[in-house]
Amino acid sequence: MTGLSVDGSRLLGRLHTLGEIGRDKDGRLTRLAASDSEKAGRDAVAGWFREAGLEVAVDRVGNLFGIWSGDADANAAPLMLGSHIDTVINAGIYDGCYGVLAALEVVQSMKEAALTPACPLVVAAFTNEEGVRYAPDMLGSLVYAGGLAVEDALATIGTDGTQLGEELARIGYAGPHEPGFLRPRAYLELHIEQGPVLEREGLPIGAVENLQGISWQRVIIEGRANHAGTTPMSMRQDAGHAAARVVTFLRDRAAASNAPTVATVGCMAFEPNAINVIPSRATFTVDLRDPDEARLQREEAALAAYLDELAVAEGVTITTERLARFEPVIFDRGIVEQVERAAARRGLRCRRMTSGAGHDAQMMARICPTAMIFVPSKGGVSHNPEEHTAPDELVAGANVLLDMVRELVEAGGDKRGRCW
Ligand code: HGY
Ligand code: MN
Ligand code: MN
Repeated sequence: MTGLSVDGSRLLGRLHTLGEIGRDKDGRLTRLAASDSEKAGRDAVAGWFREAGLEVAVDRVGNLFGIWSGDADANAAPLMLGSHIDTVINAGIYDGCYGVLAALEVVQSMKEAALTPACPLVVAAFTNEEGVRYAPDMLGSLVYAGGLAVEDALATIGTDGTQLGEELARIGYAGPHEPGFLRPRAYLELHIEQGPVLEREGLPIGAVENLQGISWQRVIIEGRANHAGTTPMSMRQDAGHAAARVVTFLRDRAAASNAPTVATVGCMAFEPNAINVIPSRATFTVDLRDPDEARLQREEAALAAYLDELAVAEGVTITTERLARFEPVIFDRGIVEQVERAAARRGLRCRRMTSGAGHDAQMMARICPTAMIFVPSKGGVSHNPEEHTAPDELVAGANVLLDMVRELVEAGGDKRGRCW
């Protein structure tokens, strides 16, 4: 393969431009799925797709695609690269966006170098990967992979009471294509690690071989409102206190475990939420994750048992609602080895690793050979405006992706002359 590299300044420029779309008056970046700010982000990305000469396509759940067939048979199974551009609240600029824009940069660089892929190349920006407004997370890629019916996805009601289908139509991204309309021969996702491993070991590239299981629940605790000043402690049915006990139970259990299990309570609300009223209701979310499915199930069972005990001890009623549940995923060994070879060819040290975060790749692995490439996250920080990866590390990751794509799809493909 002749030496070709991406246009690093174009990639970094687009990253920073997209990173400015969706900032509020205080400069906080939030582009929740199907919101006005995400529409603006989608419009920018679709514009860059067109600028690069890619055909733009949108499916019924708003998944956005840039397609380049070159001289290849447009009906041949494509190689798909991508990630997402929706964000969490008060986000950084790299999570997801780096993968979409690096994928575009790879395709555009190949196109500009007049390379002739043996199959179409597709850049994907999947809907609602973060799952902050609509659960579950990775919703767009889950539907694309056949794991959730389109109608059920469109009927999803968000944390703000809106319906996903109506919001996609409102922002003009309720597309005509059936999710899954392009059946990829493989899917590659380049992403920031969002954890501390690569930076701690001084490595520029991670070859992601697996991704941990995710369990999301909503817990509702019903107690009894009462006067904060007149109600003796022994007579309280305090939903707020019961919720606090769950938070410490989860934290202490995960921290005491030698396993990599992680537990997070990210959202909590009290009712009536008044300084002098004992909370009658507490509603909160539980995010449990573990690379081992059996252990994750044990953690879910331990929480359920604790909630049963707590309800009796505190005189409250506790109900739970499943928001998302995905088993751990093992990525394609062949592609993982290819990441390692591509990194080595660029003189970049690399290690195999597990993804602690969820990604669209975990859904695409259901329908085609899939793997991920990680680049370091400064301080291991993500889902935080301080999220950062050094420019040279971002460009290095994009060049590894470029080399992998070329090896997979350049006319003649691999030794056996097939694209994949
Ligand atoms: O929650 C996750 O791991 C991902 O950011 N959606
Ligand atoms: Mn992400
Ligand atoms: Mn994320």
